Amino acid sequence: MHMKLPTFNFKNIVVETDKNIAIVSLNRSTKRNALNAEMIEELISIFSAFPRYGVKAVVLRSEGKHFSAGLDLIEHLQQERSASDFMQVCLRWHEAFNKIEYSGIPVIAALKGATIGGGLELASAAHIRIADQTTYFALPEGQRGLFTGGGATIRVSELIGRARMIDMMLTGRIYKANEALSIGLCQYLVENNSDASAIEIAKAVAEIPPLSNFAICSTISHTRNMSALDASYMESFVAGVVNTQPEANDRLKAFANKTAVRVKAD
Ligand code: 1HE
Repeated sequence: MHMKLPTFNFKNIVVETDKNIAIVSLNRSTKRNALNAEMIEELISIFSAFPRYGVKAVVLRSEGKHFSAGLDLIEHLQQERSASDFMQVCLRWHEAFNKIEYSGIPVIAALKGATIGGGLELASAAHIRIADQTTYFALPEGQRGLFTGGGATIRVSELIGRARMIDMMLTGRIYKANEALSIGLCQYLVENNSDASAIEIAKAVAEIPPLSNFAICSTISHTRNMSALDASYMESFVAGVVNTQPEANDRLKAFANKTAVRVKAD
């Protein structure tokens, strides 16, 4: 299935395509890409659409100097939300971020500047995170009298462990790029431009058979809540389907014919 994406009338994000790759840009840089309710709805719409239009990989990036300053604090203040109002807000955030994580399509996040609060929650729903030298991470929820509501308790604690996450929330500790890389908040740290690296990686992963990408970018997430026994069963089931696909046979024949690249460190 290869289709042109329809035109969307988004106000807070911009969507471009480069062959079979989609580039989603948060486009609220005057507000440091703070996530308002409308932007969350736009993310749900676009990430719901991608599988239907044959998109093979997605780059998630931002305009301006900061990836995202998290929850739109001004909107939250002005709306005077009740507890149940905000629970509904959180459900929409979860909808958006689950669409990203469980889409079956690789999502590569290009990070820079502030990647904080809900911005880190969004980034942690992607499958690969690339930081540049300006990127820094924080969970200032505690300082603001708030709590994470976009899945950080699950995804950020998985990335860095509960102790580090609790410390970030209690103390407002900021992790700059180098240290962030070493504790697992990002997988890559590049010198200059995380966008260029994200596009390069997206193009490479777009060459992987879609069924393999579907398995990699959904099965590993789905098995997190299963017992080891059930997760192993699920893994064997998915591998049975993926590892017998025609695209795998072609690649294995190329290996047997000595035309496929070898996996060498140097
Ligand atoms: C915002 C937001 C925002 C900026 N909501 N409007 N997140 C935070 O606690 C981070 C709050 N933001 C900041 O600490 C700083 O803005 C930054 C370090 C990201 C950038 O600083 P700077 O000096 O470049 O910009 P600024 O002057 O602070 O902000 C520029 C504008 O962006 C200004 O609007 P303006 O109309 O006065 O020009 C700011 O109000 C606006 N802005 N950040 C709304 N977050 C599901 S629960 C998740 C809970 C959380 O995410 S808690 C973390 C919240």
